[in-house]
Amino acid sequence: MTKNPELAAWVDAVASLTKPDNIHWVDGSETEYGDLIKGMLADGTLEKLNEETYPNCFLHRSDPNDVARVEHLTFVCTTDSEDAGPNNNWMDPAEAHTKVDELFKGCMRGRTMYVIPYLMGPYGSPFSRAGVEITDSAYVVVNMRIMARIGRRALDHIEGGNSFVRGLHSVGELDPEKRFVMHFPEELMIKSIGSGYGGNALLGKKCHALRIASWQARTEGWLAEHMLILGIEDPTGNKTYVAAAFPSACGKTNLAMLVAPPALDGWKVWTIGDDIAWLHLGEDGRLWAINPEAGFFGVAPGTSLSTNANCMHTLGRNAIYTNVAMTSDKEPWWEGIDGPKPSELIDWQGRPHDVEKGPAAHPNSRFTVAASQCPSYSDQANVPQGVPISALIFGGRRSAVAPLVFEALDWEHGVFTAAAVASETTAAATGKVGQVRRDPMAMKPFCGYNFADYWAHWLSFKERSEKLPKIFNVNWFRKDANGSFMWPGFGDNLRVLQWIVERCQGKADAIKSPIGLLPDGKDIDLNGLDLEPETIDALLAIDPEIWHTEVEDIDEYLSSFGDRLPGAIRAQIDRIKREISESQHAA
Ligand code: TSX
Ligand code: MN
Repeated sequence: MTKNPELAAWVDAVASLTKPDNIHWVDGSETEYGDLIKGMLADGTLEKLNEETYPNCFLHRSDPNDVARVEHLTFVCTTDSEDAGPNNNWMDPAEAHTKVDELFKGCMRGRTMYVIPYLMGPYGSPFSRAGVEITDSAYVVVNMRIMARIGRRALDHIEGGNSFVRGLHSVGELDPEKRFVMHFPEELMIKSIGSGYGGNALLGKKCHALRIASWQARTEGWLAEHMLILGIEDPTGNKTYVAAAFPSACGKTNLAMLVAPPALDGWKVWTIGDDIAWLHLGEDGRLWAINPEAGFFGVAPGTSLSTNANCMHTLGRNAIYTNVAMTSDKEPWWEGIDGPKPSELIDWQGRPHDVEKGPAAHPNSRFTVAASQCPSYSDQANVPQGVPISALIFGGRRSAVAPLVFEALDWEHGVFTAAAVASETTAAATGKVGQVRRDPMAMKPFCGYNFADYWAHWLSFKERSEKLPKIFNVNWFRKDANGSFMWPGFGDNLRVLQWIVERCQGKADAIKSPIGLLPDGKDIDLNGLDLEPETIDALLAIDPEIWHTEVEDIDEYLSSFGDRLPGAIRAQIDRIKREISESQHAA
């Protein structure tokens, strides 16, 4: 129940449309959580895992047709289709409402309708935003309790007169033919039906904190980004905060929880967030970041003590696992986890595992766990003003072309490099391996409006501050002629972060090239690494021939946004083309 008349009226209207048997206002309490879990154990939605080794952990197996986000069924419904842009599917808002409301009609008959007030961002932060998700899925409620701040205090925020995003969700018939994720940014509304999975169903995450928030951020002068946030502590105890955007399958969660290699004594990485950053200009002109989320909804396969020890130490208790495999001891299991593969496994569909039928854990299987359990969780993660960002980092998976690291020449060039982010597909995502996909700012699936307008918004920060972060690009995935990764990656990425920190402090040098500022190989600390000096030089090499082609490709992609492409982006393309051809003639 609520004192807010708009919220009460909306809940009534949704109930008359969906016809639930019961309405449950979610308070977020431990007792309520226990009751929901009990119900889901009874109806088979959850299975209890080994209480000795995985206390308070549960396994959920989703419908096999419902295992990932559905970009082709995700729509941005704005009055003018141009506002959604070529980067989004568009539908007329009235038409979209009619279409999904037909599917919502009576869909909660025989079910409970849960009303979840939630807050994205720390309590007491001026940057936090509220939402209310109405759902008929208890699985969604328990996941939202981990991923967001839900219940009484969120409702207080709304009843205090703050606006809120309305999210209506139903699992519907779990029929891919009757599945839609609709965004109405002009109404601060989301309607999602036909899927119970992660990004389609936990509406606070991708739908609200990225698609709707990016739209709000443009009108209000801030940024909602697909970025991890971390703090880098040097041996003197000084901390530098950075935010970093990567397309999927680049190891964002691993970077967010990086463990320093032994040779880098005294250095340490602190985790603030692994997926989303909300960035605001402070009165001091710096960009300040909060993590709107409270938990991690991460991909399980590949996570191990060697790739992400902090994550493994986060996961062992109070976690919900979705579509992983299970051992005969009822422990969660996935491809890439530590230890030998058990001879007996139950696969993600609940069948005895048979390699002929594919991997034991679904490639997109997940864990949901509270960020506060992470050993590297920063004591700054809940401060209302956020952390001051010194560097913005963009990355991608590129076996060739992109060097290990470079710094953008200035803000405009940095925005251009971010708009030009691309990554090679891995089998996990599409089945097709090694295709280069453009994924500007790693926001291709998440920007709630026209990318051209989004770049213009990014560029507009230049006029508003002289203390903006430096912008860097990284690539952990360059390969040699034999097809082997040249850079060890993982904890050793801290060596690259060190150079970035030193650049921010004005301590490290850089060499100018047409594509940006590069470190001298000697300026990357390779102490304790078995890496030939030639290898670091090769990792930092720029081939004008290859870059000529790359810039042509970037030009073609960016030009597809037509007249709305900002002139400053066009100017960067032209400058780099000119400078590359000059360097080719000089060579
Ligand atoms: O997450 C990764 N990161 C970021 C870590 C902080 N991965 C896994 C990507 C899949 C999600 C990486 N894979 C990284 C990386 O930096 N680098 C690589 C490529 C690689 C893989 C294996 C090795 C080295 C590099 N192994 C050895 O050198 C022994
Ligand atoms: Mn993400």
